[in-house]
Amino acid sequence: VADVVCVGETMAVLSPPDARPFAEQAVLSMAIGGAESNVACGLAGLGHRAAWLSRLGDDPFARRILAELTARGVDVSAVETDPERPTGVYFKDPGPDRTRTHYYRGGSAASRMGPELARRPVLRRARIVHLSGVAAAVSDSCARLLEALLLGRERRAGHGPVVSFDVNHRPALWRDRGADAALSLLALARAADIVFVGRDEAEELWGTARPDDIAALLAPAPVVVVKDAEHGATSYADGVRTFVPSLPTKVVEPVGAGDAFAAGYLAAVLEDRDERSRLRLGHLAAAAALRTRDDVPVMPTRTETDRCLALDDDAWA
Ligand code: KDG
Repeated sequence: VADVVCVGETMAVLSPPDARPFAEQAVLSMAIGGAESNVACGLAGLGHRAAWLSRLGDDPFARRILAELTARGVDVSAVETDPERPTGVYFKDPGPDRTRTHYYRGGSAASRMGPELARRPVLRRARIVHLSGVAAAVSDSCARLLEALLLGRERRAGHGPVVSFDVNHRPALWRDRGADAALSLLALARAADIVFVGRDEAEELWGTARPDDIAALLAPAPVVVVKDAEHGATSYADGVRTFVPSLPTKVVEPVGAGDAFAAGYLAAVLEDRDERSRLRLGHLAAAAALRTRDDVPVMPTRTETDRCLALDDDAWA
């Protein structure tokens, strides 16, 4: 039985070896990426039982995704295969200024996920169900699935899994779908038990840039974690505010850092650790992602994380 079930689309990621213009590249390498399965990999890498629930086509990309997630220790037994539709693919273009993404996921097998998936037993047995705003942007039926998982439940202390939601605003997907990202993501975030949101993302979506204001806006959610890139992260948990600075890290490529942060934070939730340790484990996992080109980093060892969690605040960052 998985402690955490992550629900969302995962794609094959094709990317060039360096930052030269994408159109001039001759060779691309294949990896996998998907906000929610990245979190599942992070949790498994930190020693927790994580499962990924989604849909894939019946194609080589699907086989690669299943093999890689399995190798990383993620349970994929609940994944559905759709022989009629392809697995999504995305191209990552790590240009000199920022990484661009080109999605080929319209009409993918995962885009046909819908509210019926919310009834799968694997979700009821989990301690945490992790979701993200990427899935809400993928298609109308995926948006209805997230509504069923978040808005369609009764929030009662001690009943059912904790539902965690990373806002993960993907403007290009919302534009393609012609839906209002700000309104939809606000409603979904407010219905979650734990919300992760970037300060820049909250400003772009809702025009609020101060962490205190963001937490107030999302207030019905009992735990809000506002991430502010290289500065740090602030959590608001049942009215208590905790700030932990980020670790100084050489950034090779930022994609996947937010997912790794969520994995670290949720691992510490499962381990019943205090807020400061939750944020620290988030930062440690995010730093691992910032140092690699892959969306899915290798997690630090638990010996290393234990050493860092025990540091005094002065020695931390
Ligand atoms: O957070 C990283 C993800 O964005 C990446 O792995 C791919 O899920 C993805 C997406 O839709 O952008």
